[in-house]
Amino acid sequence: MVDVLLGLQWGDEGKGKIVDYFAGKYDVIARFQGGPNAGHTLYVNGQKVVLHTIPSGVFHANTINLVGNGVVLDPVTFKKECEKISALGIDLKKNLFIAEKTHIIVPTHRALDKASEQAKGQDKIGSTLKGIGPAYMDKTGRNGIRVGDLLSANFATIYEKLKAKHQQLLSNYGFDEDISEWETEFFEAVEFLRTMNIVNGEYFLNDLIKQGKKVLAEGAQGSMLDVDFGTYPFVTSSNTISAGVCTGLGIAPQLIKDVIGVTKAYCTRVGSGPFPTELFDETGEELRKVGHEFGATTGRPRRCGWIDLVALKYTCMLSGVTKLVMTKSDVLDAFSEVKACTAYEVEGKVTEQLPYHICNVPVTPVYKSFPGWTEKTADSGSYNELPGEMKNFLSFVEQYLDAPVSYVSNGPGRDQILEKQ
Ligand code: 2SA
Ligand code: MG
Repeated sequence: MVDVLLGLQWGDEGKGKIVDYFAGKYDVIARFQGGPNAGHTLYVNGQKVVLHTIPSGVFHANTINLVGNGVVLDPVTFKKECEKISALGIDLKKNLFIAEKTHIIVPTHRALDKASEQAKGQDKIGSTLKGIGPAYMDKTGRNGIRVGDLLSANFATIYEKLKAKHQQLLSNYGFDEDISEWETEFFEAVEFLRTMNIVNGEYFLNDLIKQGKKVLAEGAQGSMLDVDFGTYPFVTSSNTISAGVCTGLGIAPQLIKDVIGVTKAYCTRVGSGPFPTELFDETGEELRKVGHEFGATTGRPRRCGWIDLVALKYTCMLSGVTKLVMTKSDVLDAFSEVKACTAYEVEGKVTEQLPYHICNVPVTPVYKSFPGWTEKTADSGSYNELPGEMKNFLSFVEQYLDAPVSYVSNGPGRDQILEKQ
């Protein structure tokens, strides 16, 4: 049995904390897409830890963590992350496994990401510059290097061949930065990666499932950044919706049971691209300040706005969401009025569907307004204790999305999560 947990917006919904909270209920936590562009923030014994490639179950002693084939792994970031986690007393040799079909990010992928963004100028995607796009391009273009290749005797030849191809592309871009330092780091990290548990991910996972183990597939980024259904081209390069779980781990669709969708009580986005409910006023500024909305990987300030139920209904449909988790609801405590977007006005017409031309035509949100609760909810010990106004807001969201808000997260701590009974 496999449950899926994914972000329903543009990333940064607080997935890391929620996976960490649920981790005790599962035997295996598996990442199925994305790579070091992800930043999953957890608080372990009061200490802040940001995970990029490693699944968020790693702080639970008995949980197996798998980096699935759908991920793109940068050996350099991975090594740094492992060192940080090991310093906290975690034995990664015991509970971390990497699928041999996982593609790796090489230094020239990072250079290509940078060169491509520079060439786009004003139209840049706002990528995290971690080499994600170029690495997935090599995967689908059938030029990529996989973790299993690191174990082969001719790895150096495979690497040089790909590098030569990239250098050609980089010279077309007129990119001439020296990357030799990145390469030294890379080869040290490759040595480290070779010593980790490299497995055939699909057999490994299916065997565990046959033994009755419970698996949680942990999504990265968000559904609106999905390469097929997101706000293309302002998306990431992987399938972030539940369909990505099957190809990213090698499991059959009928094994998937619950799809847990995580949404903030408002909405944020980093990088470029459409964001219909973005606020450019004091309210937006207040959301960023109160919600500490800065990128966990790049530190970039996040764009902020009200919750967008049109986009959420779309992403719930795409992934078949069965349960919702609403995070950072306590951030709204500061507001006397709370809004939710219930429709878009596009070219004079009101619609509840995502328009194809969302990147090219202005979209005006239609809002429903709710009275705020203006009381501190971070200390609420149960769902029932939440203020009536907040419960009204939650029940409207449930009805609109046709899925229950089963959990409300009212602060960053492991204990600050309230289950609806
Ligand atoms: P990329 O690097 O090629 O995947 O970038 C393409 C777009 O996807 C967005 N993207 C993200 N959006 C939100 N959170 C992400 N992770 C980090 C975090 C981001 C950070 O958790 O905070 O620290 O800035 C993430 N990763 C990719 C990206 O902004 C582009 O719009
Ligand atoms: Mg994040």
